[in-house]
Amino acid sequence: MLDDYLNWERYLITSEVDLPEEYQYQGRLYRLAPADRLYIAGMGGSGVVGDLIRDLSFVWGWPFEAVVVKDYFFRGGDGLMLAVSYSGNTVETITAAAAALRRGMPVIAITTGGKLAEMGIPTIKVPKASAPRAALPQMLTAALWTLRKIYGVNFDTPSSLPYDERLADRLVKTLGARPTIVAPVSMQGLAYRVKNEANENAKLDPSVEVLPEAHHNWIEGASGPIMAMTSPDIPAEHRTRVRLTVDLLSGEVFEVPMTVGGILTFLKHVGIATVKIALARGIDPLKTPRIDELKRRLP
Ligand code: G6Q
Repeated sequence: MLDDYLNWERYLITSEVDLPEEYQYQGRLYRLAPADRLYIAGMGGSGVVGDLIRDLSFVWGWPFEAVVVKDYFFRGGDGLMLAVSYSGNTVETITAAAAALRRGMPVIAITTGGKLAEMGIPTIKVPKASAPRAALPQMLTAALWTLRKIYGVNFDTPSSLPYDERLADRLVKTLGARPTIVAPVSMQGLAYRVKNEANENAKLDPSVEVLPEAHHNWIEGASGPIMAMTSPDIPAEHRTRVRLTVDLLSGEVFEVPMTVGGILTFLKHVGIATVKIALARGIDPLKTPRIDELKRRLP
């Protein structure tokens, strides 16, 4: 797993994806045209693709509203859906994609295979990794190239994600203390990914608080260590909120460029740090027995 994170750049998709302009599904015609609302369905390590696209679209003003779907139930209308599932077998994602198709909404799948790849809708197959969460570079860049093709959005295409041992060490210390991760709305997907990596790799339970809302409640109860996230690319209002939090309560501040390269470079370090924490605790970072058992117990 450590190898996957260390070699993340190998999995970046660096050229256009192949997609039709329209397709037939169960006798109905679906057109892949820009829509005002982009739904991104997916859970866990695949669902983070939607969270990060929402952050990126907010920061860079992309021409759609990104709506993250993390449930079986999909009641939205008018839009386009990306259904992201590493295995292609996640029941919530498949059910939401089927519901969107029934509503006449075009769906594009991003997966390594499974049932999603067999639905007969446009599918971008990405290379496998040791775990879904370790396949973020290929799933995220596949989704971004899809958006470039349909909406013409611009994004940076990093070719390297340089490793900095000191940043990894800082993250080991900070995340090992089970902090509250504090981030503004423009970085909330990134903050949730950091939490999820601490959950799944290190088997720790940090929490996330999102600003400005957390300044209206959480701030009064806050007591533990704080990991604050900010960026030169977010609105000044959001930067101020993060700064004021740390002025009042103190905390470790991490500054992350909200570019594709900046986000993936930071998350590579988070992956490595959470693997290191797991190993130091004598825990296997790769195994997720409770997630597996839950999936087994589902009807
Ligand atoms: C990540 C985990 C888990 C997984 C979800 C959804 O590494 O295994 O969060 O991503 O359970 O599964 P798919 O990614 O296969 O849809």
